[in-house]
Amino acid sequence: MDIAKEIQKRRTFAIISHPDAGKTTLTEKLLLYGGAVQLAGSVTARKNQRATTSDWMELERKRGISISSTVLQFDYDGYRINLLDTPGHKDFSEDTYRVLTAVDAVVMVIDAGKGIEAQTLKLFEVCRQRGVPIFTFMNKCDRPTREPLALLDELERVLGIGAFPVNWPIGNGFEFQGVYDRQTRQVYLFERVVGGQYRAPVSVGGLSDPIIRGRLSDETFAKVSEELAMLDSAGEIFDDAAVLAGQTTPVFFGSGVNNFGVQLLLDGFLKHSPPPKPRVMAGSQIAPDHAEFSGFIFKIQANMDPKHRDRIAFVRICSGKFERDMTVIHPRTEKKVRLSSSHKLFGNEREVVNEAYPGDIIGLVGHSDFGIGDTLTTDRNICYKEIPRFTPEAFAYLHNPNTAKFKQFRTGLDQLLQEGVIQVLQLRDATIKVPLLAAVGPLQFEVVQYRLESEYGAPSRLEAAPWTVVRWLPAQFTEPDLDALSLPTGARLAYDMGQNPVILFANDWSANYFSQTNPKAALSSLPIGRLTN
Ligand SMILES: Nc1nc2c(ncn2[C@@H]2O[C@H](COP(=O)(O)OP(=O)(O)OP(=O)(O)O)[C@@H](O)[C@H]2O)c(=O)[nH]1
Ligand SMILES: [Mg+2]
Repeated sequence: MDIAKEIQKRRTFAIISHPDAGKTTLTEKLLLYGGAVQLAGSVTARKNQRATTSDWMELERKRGISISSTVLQFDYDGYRINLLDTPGHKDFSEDTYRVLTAVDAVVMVIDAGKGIEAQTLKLFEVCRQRGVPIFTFMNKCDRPTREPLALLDELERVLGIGAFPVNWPIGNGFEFQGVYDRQTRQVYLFERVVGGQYRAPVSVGGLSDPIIRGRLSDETFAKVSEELAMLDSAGEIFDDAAVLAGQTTPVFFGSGVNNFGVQLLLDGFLKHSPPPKPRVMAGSQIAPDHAEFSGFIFKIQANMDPKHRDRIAFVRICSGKFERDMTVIHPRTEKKVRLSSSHKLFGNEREVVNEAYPGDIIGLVGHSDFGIGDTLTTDRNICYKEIPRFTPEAFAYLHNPNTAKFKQFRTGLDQLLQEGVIQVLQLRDATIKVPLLAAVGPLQFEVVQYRLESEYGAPSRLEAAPWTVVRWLPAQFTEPDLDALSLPTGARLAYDMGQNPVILFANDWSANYFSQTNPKAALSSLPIGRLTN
């Protein structure tokens, strides 16, 4: 098989936004329209109702929020799609940011009643820095929304990006009936289906087509006609190059929960989004059709399948062909590794995969040496440095209240640490060895506790720790150097998992005071050099 053809048909993208904008719901509907599920589940599934494919964790279903990113691979219309649903909550943003390193495009979901929210803005900035093409879905049009023109204006003003409406909403809120496709000049009127489990029926026709016209109120018809005339008079045309460069975002309107506009988004996205691009590595570029295989690990997750209780390393393939049982180099350990347990992923389901191509995300099972950020390749010269690190801002002790469960507690914690969602710090001169957890946000502690209990049968107790800031000391600092430091009140010395010395401070003020009074001990907000896990 021609590798160029395989690359051309890959589309690898993430769905991103502020919490609750409707990413998981939209993901499920993309699966429905992509033919990957027959019946769409819902985020707040009640009895006898299906839950969504991407929120498969027990805690996600309980809470109705996404906690961990999910990979869904499926085929549709000649494409092989690798779709990633991401959590919106900022406490889980490290996971989301890692996913952004593994995709070639994103769909940014906006709650059209609210406009651009804080977390969306942050994620957008990361996409822009990486030059990732962004497609926008204005969701929840079934509820009262802001004026569509104002929403476009906000994209341009707040994000500083061109916004090109591919389609336009007809009616607002309860009156929302469909969208007008500006490319084909066709109206798509949708009908609501109870629960949105099945595809919504559509009628298609021109705006003045008597059947279509008859279903619109005079007011709606006049408003849409006027808005469309205004958009047309601006004379902008769809500029593929500007979209691929991340300068313009194509905008689609709809309602995920009602299945409105989902098909148009899916087809429009596939038509205009890019296949895998070359990867930048130390200034040079590795093209996807480079003869040697390469990829990197952007996520690790344990216990995805309760039947197996193992851990999966998620690999984004960047170049060459992957073949099961192939031997690759693992540059961090300089070992040669045979990759025999490879899977394609669909939520928490997996299936053995024998070959895969650039753009694909595969799951490798059973390599305890693999860490987040690691490269796997057959080319000695390739080593990707993609994974962003976040500075923890939340700290807490995790006690094991039940000594009989010590083994489960320790094994569980070790495995969760390997996933890289939390870190553990060791206080210098600590008298008792209670793990001190460090995370981006406190919700991560809750997830750790919940998973320890449900996946390992180990209950735990959390105790607040008095710090909010951690800073790394220079790598060359020796023990006598540490002894010589004089710390502000309340600050403590500790080590991270790679034995790098850090200081924990009560607050920013205390950290700044230390920096000013100890110019030789330059602090950094991240460990310099090697990864810590
Ligand atoms: N009215 C309306 N509600 C919607 C729509 N799409 C999603 N919702 C609801 O919005 C809520 C949040 O939806 P999710 O899909 O979980 O949102 P999310 O962006 O995945 O949230 P996080 O993953 O937690 O960040 C749920 O109650 C959905 O039913 C829509 O088109 N219209
Ligand atoms: Mg979600």
